Parts: sequence; structure tokens; C-alpha cells
Amino acid sequence: MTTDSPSPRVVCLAGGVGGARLADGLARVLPPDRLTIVVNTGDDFRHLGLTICPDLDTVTYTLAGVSNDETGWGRAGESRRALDEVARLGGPAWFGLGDLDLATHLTRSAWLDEGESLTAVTRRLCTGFGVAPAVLPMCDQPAPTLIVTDGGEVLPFQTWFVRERWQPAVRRVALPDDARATPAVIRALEAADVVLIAPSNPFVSIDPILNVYPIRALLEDVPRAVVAVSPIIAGQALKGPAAKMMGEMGLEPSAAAVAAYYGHLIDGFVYDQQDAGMAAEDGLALLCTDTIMSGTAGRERLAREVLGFAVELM
Ligand code: FO1
Repeated sequence: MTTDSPSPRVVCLAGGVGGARLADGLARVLPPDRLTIVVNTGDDFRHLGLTICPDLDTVTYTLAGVSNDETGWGRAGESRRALDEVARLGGPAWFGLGDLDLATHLTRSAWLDEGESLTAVTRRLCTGFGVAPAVLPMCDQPAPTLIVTDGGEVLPFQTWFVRERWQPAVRRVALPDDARATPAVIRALEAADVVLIAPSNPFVSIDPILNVYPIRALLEDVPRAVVAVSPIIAGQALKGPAAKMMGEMGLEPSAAAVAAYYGHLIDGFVYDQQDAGMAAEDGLALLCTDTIMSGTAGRERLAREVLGFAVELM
């Protein structure tokens, strides 16, 4: 951002590793009071008696600089002594919980059990990790994403994603119809100059956020720049099942199809240089650049470019 104009108020909708990395880039270029990250909680589940919030933790750990760079989720320098013992005892060990990560789930679960909201607990955890921007769960109530497979089976998200290694073909994603945004999320969106949709999976990371009433309406109705970054590069997702899901749900796995999927919700679309020349709907502003965030410098570079592009659309 330039020194003579104030930074825009930015809300970033994020889920998964791509979302956390763009959020980290934004945190490096914006003052903390100008950035709010609204995070998907559709992946949350109860496991081993604990409340696990994978996307909130991925964002928190990434912004704190303590995430596992190889997997993108979990902690760097992690050990698995507790999980090995769960396995030895015959307990459910299919979800990879490290010892340090378990400390987060134990603490969160204890505070939730005391009656605190997920928003309040997330704020306390962020303070503990030294994360300054606001990291907000999309809602405080459970809002689980379900996967309806091609065979008609209905699987909880983590069962499909981790236990089944996202192999069962997806017929559709089922989202709850009673999820309500928190006052903190509504306030942030009402005040935002720019809303960025991170390069996260549109169906299982972004749609669960847009599905929370009234988030989609706030993006549609209030005049502000809404810009999405493509999670698809040259027909592939850098990580995860987005491209595979698109094929299974009858969509062409391409950046153009992602732009068309977001449709009139977005004013601008950022896509990778490997897809140079992509065609899009008339009226949609396009930015073609290197969207691969290599290291922290890559995250910061993309964040600056996306913000510069979005500010022009305000
Ligand atoms: N993803 C996996 O593919 N395998 C795992 O064992 C796994 C464990 C895990 C533990 C904590 C956490 O915060 C995230 C974890 N993830 C794991 C990622 C998680 O499933 C996310 O929901 C996905 O990355 C989708 O965003």
C-alpha cells in the first residue's frame, strides 16, 4: 500500500491451505486493524471428545509462522506420541493429530465447554499465538459440510476428505440451512472496502461461508469490490480435490469455470499466468499473474498485486 492513502478495510474469505497462505500475505502488507479473515468452519468436527477446527487452526498457525510447510496444516516440528498411543489402544487414529496440535484442541474444547463462543475462543487462541489480525469463524454454531457421494452415501466432511482420501466421487455438497453469521462477521463485512475470496476450494471452503446467512447477500447488495483468486491453475488444483470435484459435478476444471461459478458475485478475478488469455464474462475485471505463492515472499507479492487490483475496482 502507498504511504499517502489509508489502507482499505479488507475481509478475506478463507478455508484450507491456499486461503491461509493468501491471508498470511495480506497480514504482511496490511495493518492488523484493516484485515479480517472469515474462516470456513464447515470442516469442523468432534473427534476423540474434542472440537477440531482445521481451517481456523491452519489460518492461525500460518499467520503465527508455526505451521507445517510440507502439509500446510498442523504444526511444524510436530510429534505423534499421543496419536501413536491412541492407535495402540485401538482408538480412532485416522485423523493426524500431532501432540502440539492436540494442545490447541484441548484448550479450545475446554473453553467451549465453559460456555465461551467459538469467536471468543478463537480470539484467545490467536492472542496465544501472537496473531494480530481478526480471525473469525464464519459462525459460532456447528455448520457441518456433508458430502453426498456418487453412490448416494452421505459422509461427514473429514470422513470423506481424510479417512477416504477424497476418493469417493462427489454428487453434491450438502450445506446446513440454519447457519447464521456472528455479529463480528456482519460488522466486518459491512465495513469492508474490499472482500477477497482466497484461492480455496469453491465448493467445500468458500460455499460453506457464502451459505451462512446473510454473508452472500452482504457481498451482493453492498457496493464494494469483491475479488476472487483462482484455486485452479492449468486445469489442476495446487492442492486438494477442487479440480477432481469439478469434473465429478459436471464442470470443466478450469480457472474460467471458477470465475463463471462465482458469477455476478465477483467484480474481479485473479488467475494464473499459465492460463494467460482466459476468456470471461463481459464486465468482469481480470488480473493475470503468478498466483503460486512460493515462500513468504510469494505470499506477500500476490497479496500486494491482488490488493492493488481490488483497490482499482472500489
Ligand atoms: N488433512 C489430511 O489430509 N490428513 C490428516 O490427517 C489431517 C489432519 C489434520 C489435523 C489438524 C488439522 O488442523 C488439519 C488436518 N488436516 C488433515 C487438514 C484438514 O483435513 C482440512 O480440513 C483440509 O485441509 C481441508 O481444508
